[in-house]
Amino acid sequence: MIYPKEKITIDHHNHVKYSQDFHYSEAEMIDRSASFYEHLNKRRSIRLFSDQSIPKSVITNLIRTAATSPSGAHKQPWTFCAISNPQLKSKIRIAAEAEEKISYESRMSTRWKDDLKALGTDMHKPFLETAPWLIAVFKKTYDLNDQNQKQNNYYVNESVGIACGMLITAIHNAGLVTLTHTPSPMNFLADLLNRPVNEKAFMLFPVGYAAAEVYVPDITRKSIEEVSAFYE
Ligand code: IYR
Repeated sequence: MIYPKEKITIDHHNHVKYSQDFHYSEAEMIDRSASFYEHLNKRRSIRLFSDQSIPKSVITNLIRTAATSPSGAHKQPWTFCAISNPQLKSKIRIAAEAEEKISYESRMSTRWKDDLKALGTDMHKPFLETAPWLIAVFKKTYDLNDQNQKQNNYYVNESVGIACGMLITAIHNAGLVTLTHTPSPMNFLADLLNRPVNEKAFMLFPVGYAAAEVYVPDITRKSIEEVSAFYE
């Protein structure tokens, strides 16, 4: 069916022309996609950090990158809190380990703990003090308008999850390491960081260099056949 012209006309009101200022030949595209994959495939979750400092400007750039993430209705429902203050890091470690102790001792099922055996995790989280920076990501389920009324955001978990993925990628690209740490419940973070009522802790990322000698679990990734289905 051919629609009348006015039905398919896009309203360009509030739009600006997007001019992509980089173009790759097909050969370059193949090359770039392959080398980006190879670089990201070197990423590992690291649990043993060096205490070597990282410039604040790097952390700012990592957060800038994560905040380019798409989000539901472009609400950008996130706050990235960067912590290098040693006293605050200690308080976060103490609170996280207190929750993790209860989780490992009573909240997590035997099957869950069995599944984690290959990773060798436990309730001790020294990286929360050793890593020079912690980035605590908060999600905003709603925003508050000028009259203090709740304005719901959309696809908040998806939006913040994508932003966290981009943060992890940016950290790896900078030559640094991290891991996704999710002590549960994580309410202590909002308390310790004095976050407003509409912010809920989503994920915690220690950021820094790996310790001089680090061991990681001897695990492999699923093959491309296992993780994909093509319909050509
Ligand atoms: N939050 C706990 C437990 C944990 C859970 C999963 I799922 C992991 O992949 C790893 C750890 C902890 O951080 O130890």
